[in-house]
Amino acid sequence: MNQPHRLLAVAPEVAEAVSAGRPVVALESTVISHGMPYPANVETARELEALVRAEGAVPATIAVIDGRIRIGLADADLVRLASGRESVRKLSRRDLPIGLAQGGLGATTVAATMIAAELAGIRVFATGGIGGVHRDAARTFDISADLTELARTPVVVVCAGAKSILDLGLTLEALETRGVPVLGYRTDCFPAFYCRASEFPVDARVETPEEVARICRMKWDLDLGGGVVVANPISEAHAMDPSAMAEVISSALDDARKKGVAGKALTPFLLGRVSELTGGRSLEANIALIRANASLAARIAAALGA
Ligand code: PSU
Ligand code: MN
Repeated sequence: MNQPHRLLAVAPEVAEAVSAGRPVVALESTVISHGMPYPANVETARELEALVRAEGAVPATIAVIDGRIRIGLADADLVRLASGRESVRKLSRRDLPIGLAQGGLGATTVAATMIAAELAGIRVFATGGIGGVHRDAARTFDISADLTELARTPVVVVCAGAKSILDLGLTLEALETRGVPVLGYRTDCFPAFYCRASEFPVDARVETPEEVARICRMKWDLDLGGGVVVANPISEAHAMDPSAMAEVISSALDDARKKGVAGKALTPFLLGRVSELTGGRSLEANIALIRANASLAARIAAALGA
């Protein structure tokens, strides 16, 4: 990598690993600030970093703090993002310049984390679920900027699919239109976050991190640009019952409609309602799947370096 961008503040450990070509895994912060309650969120953020290290990679949690994009955070930063004591903006591509210019704390979504990872020379990113096409997008036009980012920014995003608060079929159609390969890690169908399966097939099943790395290299060698989605289903042990989840999700969607929640507030609202309605169960599942994604991402990062 050349000179880091002046708006980036890269932790020395991350900068050294990137310039030496050692594996690095980016981690997002919206899931910490807006996706999980305190203190499970900060505990999970710490665990993800430890899991990435256990696989021999360097973790780089990303957030906007006091006018800089920070790549690799200190424990005190994780606490600030998690505790709820300070207000934390949710920053997607649209919001990044505002969050940087106006200061304070900003949590980066999948889209904004991809942008920051690319600026820092990081090619692999682990999260829980990606944003997508909302169920009544035909009326609301609510399609996550994550999909547009996947079309343009060359980062591999390891996730557990997407929550069925979204329209998974339309989300996959939108990814196809944008030229984003969706790989199923040891699965033939796109996982639905809490549940291992959906009715929708992935573009290819892959069995190993090396296979993922080969496909990514082909895409980038062809200058196709853009990202790759690796969909890693939640473990059998933590997966939730699909019909129970369908009820919970439809009730969360009803609540959002009644309250008129829209725009960037919708995803955090739905995530919060789903976790209230399932008690601790969904939080446990969420933690389990994101942990598995962090480990897999570290192995993909190693394979990409090899
Ligand atoms: N889906 C989840 N958990 C999350 C998110 C999505 O299951 O935490 C977060 C991610 O940061 C994602 C963002 O990038 O929500 C998408 O928000 P929107 O739909 O407003 O683009
Ligand atoms: Mn939206």
